Amino acid sequence: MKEYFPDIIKIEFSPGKTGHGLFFRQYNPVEITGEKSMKEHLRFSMAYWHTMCCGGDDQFGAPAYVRPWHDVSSPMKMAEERVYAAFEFMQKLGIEYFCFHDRDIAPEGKTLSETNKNLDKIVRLIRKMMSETGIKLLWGTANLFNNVRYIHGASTSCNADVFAYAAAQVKKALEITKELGGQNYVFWGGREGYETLLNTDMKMELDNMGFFMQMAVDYAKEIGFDGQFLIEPKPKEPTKHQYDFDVSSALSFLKTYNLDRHFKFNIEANHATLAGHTLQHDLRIARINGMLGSVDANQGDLLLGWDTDQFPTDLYSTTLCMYEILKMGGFEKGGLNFDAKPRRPSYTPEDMFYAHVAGMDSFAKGLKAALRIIKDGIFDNFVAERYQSYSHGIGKKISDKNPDFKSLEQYALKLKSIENPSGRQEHLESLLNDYILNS
Ligand code: XLS
Ligand code: CA
Ligand code: CA
Repeated sequence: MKEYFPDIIKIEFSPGKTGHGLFFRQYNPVEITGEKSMKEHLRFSMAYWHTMCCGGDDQFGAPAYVRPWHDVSSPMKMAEERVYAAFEFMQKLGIEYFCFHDRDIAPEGKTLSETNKNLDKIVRLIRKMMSETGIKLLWGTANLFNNVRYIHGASTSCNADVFAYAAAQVKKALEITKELGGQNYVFWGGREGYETLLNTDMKMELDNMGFFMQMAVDYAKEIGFDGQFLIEPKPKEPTKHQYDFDVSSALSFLKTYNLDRHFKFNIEANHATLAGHTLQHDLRIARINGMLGSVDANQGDLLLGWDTDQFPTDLYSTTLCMYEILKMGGFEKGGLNFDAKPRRPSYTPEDMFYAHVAGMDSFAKGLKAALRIIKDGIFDNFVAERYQSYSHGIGKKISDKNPDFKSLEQYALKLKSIENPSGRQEHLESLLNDYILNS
């Protein structure tokens, strides 16, 4: 078996060490923080598509990444070599999970049966590597957006043949996810949306998408797949309008089609910001609805209007993300999947490591800060105090859902003055800075 990163040795936590070099400055996998080790809290995962498949091309430029496993003779040979490179890469970083689309791991053949045979062959190899290394599958999914057959969408296509083909593809993707012990199965509907309503039967498309997901739930039950279904919202790109726009709209879709009890969310930072939210906003909506499943850990560039999928280095975002995750009691089946790619000029294999180390250290720092914030209760106490008017008097009655408009009018008529407390936002933001700097 060829070694793909011969110059890189296992990356270690090196406290106090500074300057250049491949080592963890914050992430100590075995350090107990709270009640778990850092690696149990964070459950880092490698995204197969960016890390193993992406060539670093963009709208204006050819592939730029140097990836030795891209240079082999046939697509199947490349798929095999990719598996070896992927497991070597994850082992050297100490990443214990990965995620894939069906088409990332094996190429499409001339027919669907040939494609499925290709998949079976690579899945056997992945399974062997998983049992040798102990690395696990965080989630699997089907790529229902790349092939030109999905030009009008997959389950929302105007073409029933495409709907059927997509169903066959998801059926197979569920089977291999189960076979590899995947802990979750993700639906991201990149082309499930529309370009113009002039040619779109929106009601039919949404009904079909709901039915499609229900069939997936039914089939998972039939084959005994007990992973968690996740829906990953994104507002746009590649379609102009994607139906699962953000957590709120996807939640309303799930409730309309009676699917909410079968699904949680996989929330991607860059998708939340594309929808005009912070990552924390979408995490909070999912959390308060008991539906925060997993996170695609990346960040966007707010000066660019598209999904740049950058490695997460913004400590505010990693801290507030970990805050939401800890507040829900930690990940159960989910994890932090680096759905991110190095920038095009960071084209060397070493950059793949530097990029992951940057993301892992940023989340380790965020975890430490969030744990302290929660332990000290500093924001919790402030929030409780801010809403204390609901714990007594008229506020208590409102909390107990007692009054009506008439009795509230009587109360308001008697009020002599209204005094509001300060929101203290700037003070709270400087406390957050302190926690990040000192954790
Ligand atoms: C694309 C999405 C995609 C999903 C999985 O923007 O992030 O990669 O995570 O299909
Ligand atoms: Ca994603
Ligand atoms: Ca993305």
